[in-house]
Amino acid sequence: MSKESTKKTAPTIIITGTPGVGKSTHAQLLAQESPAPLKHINVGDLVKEKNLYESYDEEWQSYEVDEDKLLDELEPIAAAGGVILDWHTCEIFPERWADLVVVLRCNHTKLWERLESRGYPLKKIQENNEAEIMEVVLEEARSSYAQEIVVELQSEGTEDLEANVARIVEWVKAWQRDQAS
Ligand code: DAT
Repeated sequence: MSKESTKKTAPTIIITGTPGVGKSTHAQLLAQESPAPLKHINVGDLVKEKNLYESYDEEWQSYEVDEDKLLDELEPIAAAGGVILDWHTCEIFPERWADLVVVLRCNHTKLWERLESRGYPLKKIQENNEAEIMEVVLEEARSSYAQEIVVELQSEGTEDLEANVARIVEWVKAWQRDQAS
């Protein structure tokens, strides 16, 4: 379905990045402050709640997601708009869903501390830390979506959080004006 045939009243925003960069914190604040109604979907939580996985890996403490089931579950929600998809990967989401893709970034020392305080196993902390240094999610976003809708934002402190959300709110207002014209 083309974007023209589905006139959305609110955008679909993907907030992505390595675990611990601040996706849920940003998504929660954005859902509160957005001038257009945006529902925050924590995709990892949805996977668990709706059993959208094939298996659970004890050693890595992570779920092997059933991507077909996940996409089927999200399709009507994401295509309709008014949603923030919060997940540590983004390339499986069809390009047509996304109006904006925010990739959050964090200094790796700070990220290490955040992941350690979550009680992640050491090798999971290491793997995520390396992924952040190697810009894995940023590359994924850039190769999956049009350059002009992908935004990289730092997420280290509260000032970043507030400035980032204010910036996204301005983007939502511009999106609304654009839709109305
Ligand atoms: P994610 O959803 O990417 O896994 P999160 O939102 O749960 O990350 O954040 C992990 C922790 O780091 C949490 O305690 C909040 C904190 N945090 C993240 N970004 C922050 C920021 N910009 N300012 C202050 N705290 C932040």
